[in-house]
Parts: sequence; structure tokens; C-alpha cells
Amino acid sequence: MSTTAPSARLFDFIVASNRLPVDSVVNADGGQGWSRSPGGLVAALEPVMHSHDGAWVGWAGEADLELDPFDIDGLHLVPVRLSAAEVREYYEGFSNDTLWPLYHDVIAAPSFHREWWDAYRAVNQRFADIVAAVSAKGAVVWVQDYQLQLVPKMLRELRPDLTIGFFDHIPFPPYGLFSQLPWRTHVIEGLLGADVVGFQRDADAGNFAQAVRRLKGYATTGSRIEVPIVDESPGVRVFSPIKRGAPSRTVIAKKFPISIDADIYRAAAKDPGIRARARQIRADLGNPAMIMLGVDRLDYTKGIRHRLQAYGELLAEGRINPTEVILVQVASPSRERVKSYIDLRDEIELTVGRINGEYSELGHQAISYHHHSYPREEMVALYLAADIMLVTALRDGMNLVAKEYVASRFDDDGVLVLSEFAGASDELTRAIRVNPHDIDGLKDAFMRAVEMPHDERRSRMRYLRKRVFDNDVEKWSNGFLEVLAHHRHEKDTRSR
Ligand code: GDG
Repeated sequence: MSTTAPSARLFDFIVASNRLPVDSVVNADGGQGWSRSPGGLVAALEPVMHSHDGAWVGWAGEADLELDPFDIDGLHLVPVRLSAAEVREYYEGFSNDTLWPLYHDVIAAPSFHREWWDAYRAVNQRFADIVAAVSAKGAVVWVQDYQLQLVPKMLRELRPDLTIGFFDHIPFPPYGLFSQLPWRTHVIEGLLGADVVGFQRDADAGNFAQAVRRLKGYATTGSRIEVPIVDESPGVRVFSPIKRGAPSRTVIAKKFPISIDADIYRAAAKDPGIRARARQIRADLGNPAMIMLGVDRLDYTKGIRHRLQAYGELLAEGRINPTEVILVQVASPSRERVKSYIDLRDEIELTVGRINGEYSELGHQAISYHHHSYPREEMVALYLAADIMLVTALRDGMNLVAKEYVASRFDDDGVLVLSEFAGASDELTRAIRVNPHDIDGLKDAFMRAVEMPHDERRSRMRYLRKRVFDNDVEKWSNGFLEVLAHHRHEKDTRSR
């Protein structure tokens, strides 16, 4: 992939996210090159970046890489350097082993280490410094996700002229869990540096507002939070509301449910080559009567163990005949140096091995398991080949896989089994919704999906498709940026 070095310039629109939308690769000639990295956040933001001619600030994915800004496919990328120690402490440590488990209902135990917090703060400051340096006067900055929660406040201190948005892609935890975080007040103050803080669900925005009330004592009304311009509180203020009439600024905190570029999935699914590939996948699996599919990053939040447990019990009880039904599980490699992920992989692969040892026959596997990443075309072919999509997350901000499956099913067929703990279940109400902790309930839901009559499958899928196509990613980004623009207009009017 070819790149060009742009001259130093300032931008009116900037996105900051932990990762840039590219991976560093070694070219055939041994030189360093770039490949586009897949993933929900990248897919969601790329169209916005193109339409705003903005800059994207983020880490290129490799430690100690010192890079100048460069352009790729019309995107202006501004790399942030991370040392190997920072990758360990800020990224694998504080982001993925403290915040991630804490924000996902402590499914795994979060680790609290003061050195990790120090690295998190230092890296957030570096992001804020770099964003401040490439922002034109009065620019709009959109900060993404839990790795950068301190950036809004740091940026506001450096550049009060900027309009700052923040979007949280993962759940925001209830106060009872959030309050475990030793640095909880700093995180709330960091986020309140933004003008608009976006969440996936109403419940997340509500949890955030509660944390603001409990830790800062600020008044919240609906989605509006009044933040004093001069905060005189030394450290933690519990239950001490701001003085009436003191000058304040308003922060909006509300839901903006993220989505996908649904047209891309529909078009890919209609492509003759991808349809042929879907038929080939079915044939390669022995043309079973029913294919169930799971596609997840290999993460303990995704409920892969619960899914396997339910499936294994259905086989053991003879409710599913392994020669007629197959489970295809794609578990994309993820965070492979974090201990809880290493342990999870061992546990899942042991379970898959046991179930296959018990129920597979020569030439036919009970579970077809793949610890790989696939190109998007292959993912769409899998979605088309699958009769039933299993999304059994124990906690998930949104879950884009559920929406991608629906968008791919232009034939109005296929059944979506969807956890009520994934944000997507707020919108996709005609999926078969499940509580993945209830293994008996999960088994019944799987059987209901297997036995669902064609007419019911069709009517449910039509409803789901309408929801996904009416609320696509463009609506998400436009919705967020319109609220940000409106907020800025209000601010300008007030200061006149
Ligand atoms: C976070 C939040 C929220 C997966 N394997 C492959 C592959 N993928 C793609 C999927 C999908 C994306 O990665 C995963 O998105 P999810 O939403 O399912 O989950 P997270 O990665 O945990 O994302 C989540 C999201 O942010 C957006 O706000 O929905 O709740 O946790 O697009 O298709 N893509 C390719 N090959 C793979 O093997 N090409």
C-alpha cells in the first residue's frame, strides 16, 4: 500500500483513537509497509474521515515506531509513538487488564497497578499534546473509547477553543463496580472535559450520570450535566452540589448506538463470487441440515464458553444430532499476551476438543473451530452459509457481528440468537433474546432457532433488517456530530 508524506498542516476535524486504521507490515522487498486493519471502530469512522478531510491520531500498533504523519488512501494519519513499556502498561495493562474487565461486569478480575495508571496518564497526555498540535483554531475533535478517557480534559486545558466529543464503545459500569477504580474521580473529570459524551445504551449514560453525581456532586437533568467552570473542590466531593448561579458549562451525555455500513454487507452478500463461496462452505462442511455460527474476538466477554456448554449438553442429551447440525466457531486472535486471554483460549480449546472427541464422526465434526482472522468477504460468506447466528455475549457495548449478519441476509432468512447483555438487543428486539448465564434457557433458545418455521424466520428477519438499514453507521456519526455542532452553536451564542 503506497503512502505519501504530507506537509505539516492543521485540521478542522480530528479523530483520536488508540489504534490507527492500519497495521505495520514487512513488504516483499523487506521494507516497512502498511495494510488496512479491520474492526468495528475503523469501519465506523472511515466514511466520516473521508467526508470531513480530517486527521486521524493514533498508535500504529508496534512499539517504538517513530513516524512522521503520512497519507494513505486519502486518510491523513498522525502516528503516536508508544514505547514497549507503555504498550505493556498503558495498553495491555491499564486498558485491557484494568478497565476492560471492570467495565464488563468484572467477568474477569481487574488488576489495579499504580504504575499502569501512571503510564495511562502519560500516554493520554501525549495524545492530547499531539491532537492540540494538529488542530486548527476552533476545530472539532472526536476522541474514541476507554483507552483515552483523560484526553478530553487534558485537551480542554491546552486548547479551550476546541469543540470536543467523546464516544465510549464499551459499557459504562454501574457505580457499585466503577467505584472500585482507585482513580475513578480522575476518569470522570477526564470525560467531563468533553462537550458531548456518547454511549451505546441509555443504561451506560445513566451509569455515567450517577458516577458524576456521586463523585462530583454536579446536577444532572436528563442528558445535561452542569459542570462549574471553576471547580473549587479539592479532590473528591461526595454529595456537595455546586453553588447556585456559579458559572458553568453544559456537558451532554447520551446514547448514540453505533452501527455498520449495512449497504456494504448487502452488496457483498449479493456478489456471485461470495454466494458461490457460501455454497462451497456448506458443501465442505458436509451439507448439514443446519449450520450454527459464532464469530467473536477470543474474549471472555463474548460468552463463547457458555455457548459451548449449551451446545455440548444438547448433543449429550440427544436433542441435537451431530450429523445434522454443526457449530462453526470463529475465534479471532485477540490480546494474546494478556494472561486471562491465554487462559481463556486454553479453556475453550480444551472444551472444543472434548466435544469433538465425544461427538464427531469420521468426516463430520460436531464443532468446526477456527482460531483465525478472515477477510471481510469470507466473513460475509460465513454469514450467508449460516442458518443460525449465535451472539451470546455476557456483556458487550453493542456487538456489530449481530448487525453484520442481519445486513448480509438479503434472502430474509436466518435466525439471530442474541444476548440481552449486548447493546444490539435494545434495537434488535425480534431476535431470539437470551440470558447466556441461564444454560437451560440458552439450550431452549438454540432448539427454538433450529425448529423455527420458515415464515416466522422470514418475518423476524425482515423486521431486524429494517432496524439495521434504518439505523446505519452514517446515522450514528451524523447524529453524534450534529449534537456536537448544536452544542457549539449554543456555546457561541451564549458567549456573544
Ligand atoms: C468494540 C465493543 C462494539 C471479527 N473477527 C474478524 C473480523 N471481525 C470484525 C467483526 C466486527 C468487529 O470485528 C467486531 O466488532 P464487535 O462489535 O463484535 O466487537 P469488539 O471488537 O469487541 O468491538 C463492541 C464495537 O467496539 C463498536 O463500537 O460493538 O461492543 O466491544 O466488525 O466483523 N473482521 C474480519 N476478520 C475477522 O476474522 N475481517
